[in-house]
Amino acid sequence: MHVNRVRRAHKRAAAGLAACVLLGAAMTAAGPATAAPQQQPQTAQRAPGAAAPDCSPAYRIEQTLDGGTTWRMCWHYDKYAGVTLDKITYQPKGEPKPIPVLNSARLGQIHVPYDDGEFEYDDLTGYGFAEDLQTLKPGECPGGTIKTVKVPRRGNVKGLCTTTRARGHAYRMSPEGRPSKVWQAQGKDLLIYAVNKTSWYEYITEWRFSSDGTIASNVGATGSLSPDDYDGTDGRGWPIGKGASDYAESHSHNVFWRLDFGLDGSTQSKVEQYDSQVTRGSGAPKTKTTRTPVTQELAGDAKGMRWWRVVSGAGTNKDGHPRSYEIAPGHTDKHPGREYTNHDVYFTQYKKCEKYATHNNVPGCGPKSVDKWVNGQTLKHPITWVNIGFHHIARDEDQQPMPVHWQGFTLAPRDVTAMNPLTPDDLADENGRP
Ligand SMILES: [Cu+2]
Repeated sequence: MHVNRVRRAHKRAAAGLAACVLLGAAMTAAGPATAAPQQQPQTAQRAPGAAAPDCSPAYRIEQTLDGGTTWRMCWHYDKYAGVTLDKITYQPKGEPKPIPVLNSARLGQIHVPYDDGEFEYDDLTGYGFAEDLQTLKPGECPGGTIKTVKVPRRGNVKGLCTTTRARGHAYRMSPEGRPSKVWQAQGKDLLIYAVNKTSWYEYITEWRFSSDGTIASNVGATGSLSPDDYDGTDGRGWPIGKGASDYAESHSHNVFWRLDFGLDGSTQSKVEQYDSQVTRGSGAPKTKTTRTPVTQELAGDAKGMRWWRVVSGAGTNKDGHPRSYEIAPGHTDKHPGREYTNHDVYFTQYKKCEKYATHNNVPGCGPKSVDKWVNGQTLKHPITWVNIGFHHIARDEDQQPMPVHWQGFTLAPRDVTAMNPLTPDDLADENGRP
């Protein structure tokens, strides 16, 4: 369990931070590609000044990756949510200007209910998640730069790593009849991460920006199990000591993210849901995909062959298709214990004071959780909330330190560019029917 802060100061675990590992980063594949989106032929518009993020150099991140793709953004540190990325733009080779993607992206809450019902925490607004930002040693940010973060009530902490990491093949293609010819590229990602300690746990919050336009965020839970909570002998724990001893209480980590899209410099995005229905008949199975515009606030439930996308209200790619980003949630253990954890994605109309998905601590803002903010408003400036849960039943291997467990989601570009942004020059004319 989480112990109180004073006690925690005395009992702080000495667990070293496990090296940031790649395992399990949820690079979920995109959904069905055969749906027919509504065309919105519009002229591309961009917010003035989008090319140069208006933040000082200390708060600016800019990285050019393989294929000439450049990501640019600003960052700041929210006193509850921690690292917040702002004004995120994407400029692949061949785009004359940076394409604005997100106004802001950050965590929205980490909700931790214990299986025996004794404890329930909201780590961001109820437990000082942001305050205990960890100092990163140079070896924890290989090849990168560790930025200094002004942490409220703490002062300066060298705690924000920006670096790059190889991700393997970006693509591979050997043309029919010419097996000796291979087009292939090795991709690279921009990685941005920080570690926040919450009692015995340490959370690594990672953002990943790929040369092909993909964005992913994952939270990795590591640190230690709480030894104060080895009392789960009521069938709700798992023995991690010798024989039948030290039953670590099971619990969940329900992580929320808050995404404010600003595609093509406009907040007036549209939201769409796609569902594919498979029917069996006498022949081969058939599949039909339907598109449902989400015009009002929605508490959405993920299921097979369902996905959502946020569509630009202001711009199209060079094929005349509206730009969009598809939300691809990673694996989740949806927790039905609270209404706010009972749905996988929320789209709410922007309201300045609706900042944290649960335990929203802004005075005078009405109901305190995201499920209640879904009340029928028309979506003019949608805010996307993604909820990914992990039911943690401890195992012997969780000692010591606990191996990192990742949970998160991917944002896949859909028609942001007219072709693969990494297309080699030889293939640049292969857009549509040859
Ligand atoms: Cu856990």
